[in-house]
Amino acid sequence: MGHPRRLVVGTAGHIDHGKTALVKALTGVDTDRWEEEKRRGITIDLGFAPLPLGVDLQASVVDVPGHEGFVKNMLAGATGIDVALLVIAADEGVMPQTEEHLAIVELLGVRRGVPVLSKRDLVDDEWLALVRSEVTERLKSSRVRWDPPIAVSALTGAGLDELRAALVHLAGDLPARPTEDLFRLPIDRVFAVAGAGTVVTGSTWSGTVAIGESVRLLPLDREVRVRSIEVHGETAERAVPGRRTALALVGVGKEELDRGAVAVTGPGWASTTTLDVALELLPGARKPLAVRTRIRVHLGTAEVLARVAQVRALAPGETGFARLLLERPLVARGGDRFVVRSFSPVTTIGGGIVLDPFPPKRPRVAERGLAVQQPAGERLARLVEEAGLRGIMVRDVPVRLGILPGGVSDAVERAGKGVIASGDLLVARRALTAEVERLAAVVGAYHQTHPLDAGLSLQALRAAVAVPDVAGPVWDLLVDYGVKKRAFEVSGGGAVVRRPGWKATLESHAGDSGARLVRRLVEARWQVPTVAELQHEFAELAVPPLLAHLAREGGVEQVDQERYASKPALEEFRGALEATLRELGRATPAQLRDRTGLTRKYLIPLLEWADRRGITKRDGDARVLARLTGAAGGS
Ligand SMILES: Nc1nc2c(ncn2[C@@H]2O[C@H](COP(=O)(O)OP(=O)(O)OP(=O)(O)O)[C@@H](O)[C@H]2O)c(=O)[nH]1
Ligand SMILES: [Mg+2]
Repeated sequence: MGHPRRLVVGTAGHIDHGKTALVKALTGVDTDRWEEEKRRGITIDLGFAPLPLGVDLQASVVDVPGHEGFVKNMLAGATGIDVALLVIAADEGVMPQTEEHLAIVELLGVRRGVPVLSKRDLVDDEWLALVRSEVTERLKSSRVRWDPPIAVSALTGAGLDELRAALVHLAGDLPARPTEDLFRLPIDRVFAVAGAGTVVTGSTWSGTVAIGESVRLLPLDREVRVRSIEVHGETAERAVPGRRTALALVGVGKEELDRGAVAVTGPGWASTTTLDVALELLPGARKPLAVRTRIRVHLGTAEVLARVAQVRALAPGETGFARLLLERPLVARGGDRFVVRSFSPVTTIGGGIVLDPFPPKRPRVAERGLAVQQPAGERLARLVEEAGLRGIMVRDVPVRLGILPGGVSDAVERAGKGVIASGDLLVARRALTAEVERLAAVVGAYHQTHPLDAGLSLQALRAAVAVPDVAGPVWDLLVDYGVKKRAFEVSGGGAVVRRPGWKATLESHAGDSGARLVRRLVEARWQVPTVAELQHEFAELAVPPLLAHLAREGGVEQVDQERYASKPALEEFRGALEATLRELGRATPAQLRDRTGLTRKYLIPLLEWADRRGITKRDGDARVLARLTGAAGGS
């Protein structure tokens, strides 16, 4: 390998068992740097030290506290480690926090570990052999692959070379953390440095970021620039996975960030308050986990209170699905491991794996068909199916599923024929087919009620989609799919949707029946029939839309809600009315009835039409010309 391998090593173990002394003996760094730590002789918060293991292997060591009151700090440190050093004092053997830390590294999915029998100088060979077999026996059933125990003394230096050699050997077995991934740095410390601004530190989980680039801080949701990068106190061009990283950031204040925040790059990241998970309750847990149990969720460096929902009560030692309702947002990715502690008393009771960091309201987690060891393609198919017409953006897949960006196209392919990919969008074929069918019916119904229209506007069809405010890409896909399946076609320069082949029938039909109606209205002249009367007469025609169409073409004009008249007949009426009023000044309906020979039934709608058109206006019970100029112009 051309690049140096990197590895984060974390200590674990009971209080006073010699973790910090071991780190100092290995690295030369005293990580108990706080005054209170010095005074009390215990570790309270995380300590960090570089551990060079050769030219091509650099390790970062995270030293954690063993005190049972600071397990939450231990969790923030253990969360990013590749290798655990389980430190067990040879003179005391396995103790309560040995067990708790062991459970934690198991729940966090740490793959490899070395049991370290510390304070070797305090025991004789016989005792050491006893402790060694006790520890070996205890770790046999562990999920972590443990090396054989190594006895060390921080005091004499015994065993340190053996431990270094074991780490070098083990590093060769570990898969490298991918750099071709989205950058993620769960933040464990935030401080201000004069001249550098706000500095955040953590173990980079994945990906890289370089000076001058920007990272997004979540849950704050702010894009900030990386001014400088340090790895164990040395300036670096770029942050890489598996190393302790400090980023100096421009654009955020120290007080705006806390342990638990995350710096990320790339798409798909968002904070969340709901997680669908596979949850495991430790055999040693005192109470079952049931719906509404309040717990502490430790994910990355964050600790968030949550309630358990959608769970079939879990007895100690059992595993099941659950939906976690978080009381504050955190940042999670599919496949993330987390640890659960009871609300009170605070003890580690279990942990789990994130199946979906952004679950839909429905279906319930147990009905979603998600599983821990599920191939990405299968999981993707499920999520796309659930998303229905909304679909899923390809760029969100790496975070949602917890896969490398480079693995997305393979996952899409394996998701099968049920998933249609279009640009950046993935939609379930079933949802598309169903919606296209529904839209075809909408178009058909429109033709029924508007037989003279060329079709439905695209806009109107879009508004008819089952999902409100359907996203542009989904809409485009629906139209393409509908056209491809010949559910409808788009015409009129892309503005109108119609049933394929609709236009031809429409026009011949409209031309013929339209002419009949117009002829009927011309003959009726001022004795304008109602639409209902016409419909009765022309039972075989769809009269209302036909009239609306003729009105648009200009052959007829709408008189009121119930009547359309021939346009020339109306113009003629207008002329007669104006002439009469110019002559008489004002005229009552009775006078006009005499002049026109029309009964009230026909006259009144025409007079009201003339009022609305601004030809006449009321003057008591009579009509006068609306505009005097009209009268003047005539005389
Ligand atoms: N004789 C002897 N004493 C040791 C050795 N390692 C540590 N000690 C002593 O054990 C005590 C605790 O050591 P630490 O290294 O602080 O223990 P720790 O595991 O870091 O403790 P916490 O961080 O508080 O959990 C100190 O007094 C050390 O001097 C060792 O190898 N030999
Ligand atoms: Mg310590």
